[in-house]
Amino acid sequence: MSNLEIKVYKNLMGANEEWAVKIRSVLKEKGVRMVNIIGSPGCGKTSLLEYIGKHGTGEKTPVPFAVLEGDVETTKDAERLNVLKIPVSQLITSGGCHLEAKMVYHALCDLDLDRIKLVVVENVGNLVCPAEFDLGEDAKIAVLSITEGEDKPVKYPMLFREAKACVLTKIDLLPHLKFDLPACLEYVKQVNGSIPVFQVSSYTGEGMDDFTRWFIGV
Ligand SMILES: Nc1nc2c(ncn2[C@@H]2O[C@H](COP(=O)(O)OP(=O)(O)OP(=O)(O)O)[C@@H](O)[C@H]2O)c(=O)[nH]1
Ligand SMILES: [Mg+2]
Repeated sequence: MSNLEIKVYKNLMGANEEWAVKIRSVLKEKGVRMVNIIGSPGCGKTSLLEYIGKHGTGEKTPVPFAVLEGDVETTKDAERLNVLKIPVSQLITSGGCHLEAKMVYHALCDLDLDRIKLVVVENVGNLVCPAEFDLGEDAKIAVLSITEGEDKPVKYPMLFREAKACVLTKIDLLPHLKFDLPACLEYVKQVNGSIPVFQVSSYTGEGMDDFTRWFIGV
């Protein structure tokens, strides 16, 4: 019989899940909804939030929400939303390619959840890793800009499988690109047949009212 010490390493995802459970409990207690916006760097996530912050749904302006901004470095995105007087905190991962539930939990608890009923997390720009981490959110939203190519839903299926909606951004660029829109819609359907796909432009406002209505009603 040996006396070797046995080291046990706890599953990091398991630890994340414990924090996600705490987030769900805070959201439930306070009656707050939380959405987690995920997509590649530069796909237009912050621009969507800027548009909604400025225009609401048309009928309901402004739409009240707070944002937890995830980034590897800098407070640039938070500054953009701060200008619009959207309550925002910046979550800097210092190199990490996704947000984890522990950091989100603390930032969430620092918000005035008696007044804010919708919290939007803009995850770190990345089409892969953020989808793997449960943040206790009510919905993940997959954002794909048409400059990335129509094949991304099948090449990076996890996010599209997990998402409750897909937002196809920069649709104003369609005349200038060789982007196969019907093929893209078919690929989304192959991965997750049940989600709505919103075709939008933060530049022209096309499709934004429909998306905003869905978004605030999650
Ligand atoms: N043509 C066009 N460009 C857009 C649109 N939305 C955003 N952009 C541009 O795309 C670039 C990136 O936009 P952001 O909103 O910063 O993208 P992001 O996904 O928040 O970027 P990260 O947070 O760095 O991952 C900027 O130059 C925007 O002006 C759009 O609807 N149409
Ligand atoms: Mg951004």
